Amino acid sequence: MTDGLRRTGPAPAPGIVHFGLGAFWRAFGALYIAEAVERSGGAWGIVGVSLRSPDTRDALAPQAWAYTAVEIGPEGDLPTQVEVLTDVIVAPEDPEALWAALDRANLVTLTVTEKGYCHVPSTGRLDRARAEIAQDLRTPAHPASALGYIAHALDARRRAGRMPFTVMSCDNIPSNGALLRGVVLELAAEIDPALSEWIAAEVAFPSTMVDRIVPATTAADIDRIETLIGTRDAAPVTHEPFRQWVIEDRFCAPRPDFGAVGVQVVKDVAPFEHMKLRCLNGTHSALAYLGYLAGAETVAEAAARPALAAYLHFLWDREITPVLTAPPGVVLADYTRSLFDRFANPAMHHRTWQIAMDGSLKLPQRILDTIRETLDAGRVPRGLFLAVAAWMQFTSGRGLDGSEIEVKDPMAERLRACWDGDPGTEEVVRRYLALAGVFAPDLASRPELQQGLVVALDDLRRHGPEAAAAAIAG
Ligand code: CS2
Repeated sequence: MTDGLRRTGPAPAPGIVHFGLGAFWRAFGALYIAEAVERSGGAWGIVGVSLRSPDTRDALAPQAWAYTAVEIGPEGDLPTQVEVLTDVIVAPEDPEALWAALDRANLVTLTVTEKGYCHVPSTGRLDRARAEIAQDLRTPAHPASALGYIAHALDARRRAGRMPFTVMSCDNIPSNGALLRGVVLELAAEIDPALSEWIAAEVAFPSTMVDRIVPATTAADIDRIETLIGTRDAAPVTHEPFRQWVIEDRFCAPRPDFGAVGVQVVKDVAPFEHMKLRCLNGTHSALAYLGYLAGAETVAEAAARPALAAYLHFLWDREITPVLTAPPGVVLADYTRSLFDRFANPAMHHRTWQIAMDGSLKLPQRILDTIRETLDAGRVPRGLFLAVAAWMQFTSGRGLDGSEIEVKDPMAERLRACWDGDPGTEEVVRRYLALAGVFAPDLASRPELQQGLVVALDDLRRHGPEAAAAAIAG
């Protein structure tokens, strides 16, 4: 180990169960919580849960759950050894261990990505067609989804006459607490109406805004970090210096000392969520689709293309911030300028393909809400239309040069089928807009949207992403 390696820890006794122990949580929430425990103590060790893959557990077990988080900053790489995980459970392999952890938890957190909420994105309601939900309903004591585990664990606490844990979503979804509460209540109501009533009355589901750019760890990162710290970590994470966590002040059980480490605990998260989802994630997705189609492997590479850089600023200044209310104390123009610097950080290898994933679940809150509000204000958001057109092209499974694209999306088959028979731009757009899970009918039926998407898709296919973006951003 080098002298420069900071260590948190030692790991405290467990008090948190976290669903979805991916790189993001380990570089973000887990690190914040480790620091909060360093400052203020408390039994806030984290039991990580994977609903399927054993990979993270298998990598971390020989390291006693410790791992390295490396900040990729202007002064080089800054490694921290994080010791806050107390166990990692692969739910189907060891459900008893998970029930025991949930039984003693004060806080349950989730980063399960959009898919994990098993909701219909355009309505926010539980998607009963999902196989996991069918299993949760058929055998509530042997669930498949995070929602199913949470509902059954809460039921055990209710039956034992004990207080519940707080359930906190940390995914990039607007009103993520309210959404999670809604789908858990829908599921619980089917299992036992009394459970649903108890959850509605007793359990807190705070909404949160989370922000830190965390690219997937690569084999090259693992080798580089071995050289940096002098020992091999099988599952390190890398992240940018920036981080922001805003949490709604709504808890039904004790919590870590978030305030001690700069987490903002506020009455209303909505303005922060909207700003982040639309300014950061909205343009991240736009840049991912256009950048990928333009042959840019990473976000930084895409942001370095002058036409795409100008397009980003156009989106922020002309289309996104005009329909946004700034959170208290924030100047939107400063916020978006700093976003550009974060995207342009050449030391971060954040693949456009990674961000392009699961677009059918991301587009509504990242881009379509802004489109709706802009149309309502009587303006036409041509820049965002181009982003949606680029998503359509990407999800056709073919680049503009005919090269094959691996599309990862729960709706991948249906998206690709919109192109079946090569029906021409108008028909392609009509088929996409008929996907009610993505485009709410009130939006899909707007003629300005239909026509605008046809023009944008034609321009994209005829002139390519950079020329189409330049024609809009001037
Ligand atoms: C990205 C986010 O992969 C994606 O869709 O837009 O993961 C983004 O990096 C984070 O939300 C930044 O906070």
